[in-house]
Parts: sequence; C-alpha cells; structure tokens
Amino acid sequence: MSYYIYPFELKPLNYNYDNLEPFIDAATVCFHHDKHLRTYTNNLNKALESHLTFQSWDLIRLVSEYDKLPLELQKPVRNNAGGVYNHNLYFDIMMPGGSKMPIDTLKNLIDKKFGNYDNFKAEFKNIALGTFGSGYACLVSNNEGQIEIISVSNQDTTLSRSLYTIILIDVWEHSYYLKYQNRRNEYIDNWFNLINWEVAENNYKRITSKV
Ligand code: MN3
Repeated sequence: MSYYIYPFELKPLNYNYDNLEPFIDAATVCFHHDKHLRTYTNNLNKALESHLTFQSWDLIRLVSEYDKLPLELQKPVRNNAGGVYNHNLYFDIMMPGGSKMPIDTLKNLIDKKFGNYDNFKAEFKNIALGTFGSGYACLVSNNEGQIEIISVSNQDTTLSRSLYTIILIDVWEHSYYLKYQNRRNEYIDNWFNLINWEVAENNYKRITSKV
C-alpha cells in the first residue's frame, strides 16, 4: 500500500479533525477526509484493479497522462486520481493556526508579482470565488519558476497544463457547506489563516529544482 502508487492508501491528516477550528469545523474535516477523499481513493483502486499494465503508473503520471490510457479508464482516472492528488495537496497545505505570511523565495515572488500579500490574497480570493460550480483555485509555477493564480474545474489538475501547484483551495461545496452554507466568500477569507507557508515554500523549491 502506498499514497502514490496502486493500491492507493488514504493519506492520513497531519492534524486532528478539530485542529483547524474555528476556520474549518471538525465535522467538515472529518467528512471531507474520511468520506470524500476515501471514496476517490477507493474508486481509483477499483478503476485500476483489472488493468495490471497501469498499476505501475504513479499518481503524478496518472493525472498528467490520463489521456494516454485506454478510453474506458480515462474518465475514472481523471476524476479519481485527480481527486486524490488535489485533496492531498489541500490537506497538506493547511496547519492549525497557519503560518501567517509567505516566507523566503515565495514572499519575494508574491511581492514582485502582486505588489504585496494583501493584493495577492484579493486576487486569489477573486479566482476562488469566480470558480464556477466545483473546483479549486491554485497558486502555480510554470517550468521557469514564474507564478500565477489559476482555477481548475471539478477534479482536473494543474499538471495536465504543465503547471505545478504550490497551494490550492478546494471550493467544492463539501469543503465548506456544513459551516458556511452558501458563504464561500467567508470560507475563503478564513482559509487564508490556515496556510502553511513552509510547506508552500518547499513545494515551490521542489518544483523549481526538478525543472
Ligand atoms: Mn474536496
């Protein structure tokens, strides 16, 4: 069992369900991780169960190259490998109480691109609010290490556009509805308090050292 290759295992949280309160409530974290993410994980395993050839593809390859799979596998892999990949990033990028501000390289890049952190937050929030239906807003880097904010729909990932995610927010209703109902706006504002900028910085360094 592994988090990154078949048979996929549910990646545990680095915190307790109630550690993200008051910004995200314990029930939401519990359902989101233990039910929603578990379902994506189980469905991904089910999709690959009878396809021995593709069981050796790791999670990154599955989400990046799903269009090279046999037709009947493309949709289940796109949705479920995407679901596993996006949720692992989402849960990993949060920490109890957050770490307040970007650090080091990302701080400089954000200041350079957006002027300051408040402007960055405003633009990120706009993209998250403007994501129609279900999806994610993502801060990404391209191959040259240049950052931008984009939106992806459903369980699409930034990898299929050769962009690499540094942080992302899940704006599917299941990520906020229990506490915020239709107030996606408030959920986004509060979510900024949970970002672990050290993990973000490490994500960026991993991206730029690899490419
Ligand atoms: Mn979700």
